[in-house]
Amino acid sequence: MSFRNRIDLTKGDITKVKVDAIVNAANTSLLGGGGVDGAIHRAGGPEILNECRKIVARQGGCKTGEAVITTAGNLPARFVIHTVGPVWNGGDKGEEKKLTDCYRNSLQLAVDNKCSTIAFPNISTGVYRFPKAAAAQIAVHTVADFLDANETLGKVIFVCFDEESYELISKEMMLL
Ligand code: AR6
Repeated sequence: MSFRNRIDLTKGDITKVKVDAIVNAANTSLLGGGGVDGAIHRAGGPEILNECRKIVARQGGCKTGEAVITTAGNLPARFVIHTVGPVWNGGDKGEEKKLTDCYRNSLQLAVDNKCSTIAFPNISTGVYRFPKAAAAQIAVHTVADFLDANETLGKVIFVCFDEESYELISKEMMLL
C-alpha cells in the first residue's frame, strides 16, 4: 500500500491511543519528566519506570537521537518507545539530524518488535523548544521515507496535543 494511506493525524492525548507502540519524548536519564513523558508515566503506572531503570542499569540511559523500548504498563498500547529529542540550541548543533534520528530509530525499533501501528507526539517541540514548523517537516518526511522503504508498518499516527502542531503536520501531509 502507498505510504500516503499509512500516515494518519489526530489531535489529543497519546496515552489514550490504542496502537502497538506509542513514542515518548523522553530525556537521556529515562527516569521521567514533564510534558508527554510525565503523562505517559502517570497513566501507564510504575511498570514503565521499572523497565526504564533496568535499561539505565544495563546501558546508562539513552543518547539524544536514539530509542529504547519498554512495556506500556496500564496503557492501551503494548509498548512505549522512549526516544530523546534534541534541545534546540539555534539550529547549528545538529538538531535537525538528531530529530530525524529519533523518528527513524523509533520506527526501526517498532519494526524490530513486530509492531504494525505506532503513534508519535511532536518530539522536541515542547520544553526542548525545537521550532514547530521545522519539526513538522522533519517528522512527516522522515516517516514517509521510512514507510516508502518498509512494507511491514501498517499505520503511523501523529498525535498532536496543540492546534498549531496539528495544522503544521496537516500541511506537511498535504504536500506529500
Ligand atoms: N499527548 C500527546 N502530546 C503531548 C501530551 C500528551 N499527553 N502532552 C504534551 N504533549 P514535551 P520535549 C506534546 O515538552 O520538547 C520532558 O520533561 C506537547 O504539546 O513533552 O521533547 C522530558 O522528560 C509538545 O507538542 O517534550 C524531557 O526532559 C510535545 O508533546 C523533555 O520534556 C513535546 O513536548 C522533552 O522535551
